Amino acid sequence: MRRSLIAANWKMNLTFDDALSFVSSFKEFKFDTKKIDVLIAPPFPYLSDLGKALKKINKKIILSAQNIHFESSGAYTGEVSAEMLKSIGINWTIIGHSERRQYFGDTDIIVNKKVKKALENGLNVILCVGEQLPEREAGIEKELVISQLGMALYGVESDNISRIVIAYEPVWAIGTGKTARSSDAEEMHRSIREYIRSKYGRKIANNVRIIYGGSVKPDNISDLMSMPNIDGALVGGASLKFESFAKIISY
Ligand code: G2H
Repeated sequence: MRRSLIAANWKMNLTFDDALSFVSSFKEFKFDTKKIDVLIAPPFPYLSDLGKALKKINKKIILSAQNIHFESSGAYTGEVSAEMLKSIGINWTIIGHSERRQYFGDTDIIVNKKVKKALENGLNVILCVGEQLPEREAGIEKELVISQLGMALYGVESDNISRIVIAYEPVWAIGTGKTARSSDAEEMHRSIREYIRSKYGRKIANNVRIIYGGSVKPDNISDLMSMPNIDGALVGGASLKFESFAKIISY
């Protein structure tokens, strides 16, 4: 059985005080740690201190970066490397989020370089893929998503797939309040698993976690999680308030 992963992608939101008080709220909050992994991806500057705060309250919450650079070090003003994250004890990063692709020029080739750099450094990756509205309207959403996935995983060996979680995030559903119908999301997740099976074999495909993102809220999470190929959620807007994120974890 695959463990669920409920992940908060805070994007460029919350002050440090907000972030600290959010994390402190986990002190009194119980969830089934045997079945569910909970992850928070805060802005870079908060990672270290939030890690310390979580240690103090003894909660198994994973901390993740929202992005990395594909080089290890050098003259890349404003960027953060996988090595830097490792050096402060961070073992996870999101890669290829549609906002990175849309606003910061993360092409499929760059996403592939980032995935490889993360894996090289022993990081776990939430790899985001998803189609835009015109691609869905043209009925080519599966081809598009599978092609993004194929490019992102180009040259990635099978023994590294266990460190990758795939996040399917249809771009038209991000921050818009429009969620994909759970049946449509399930169909895409099934195609993604089938693709992983064709490339890496049945065992790896059965184990890989595929999570859904795009306007996930307390009132649609259980429907999504009832689908056999949806293993969790990447939550943006609804992860900014502890109460709503807590409801999503307790789906
Ligand atoms: C998609 C998602 C989190 P939201 O970007 O990755 O954000 O839940 O606000 O649509």
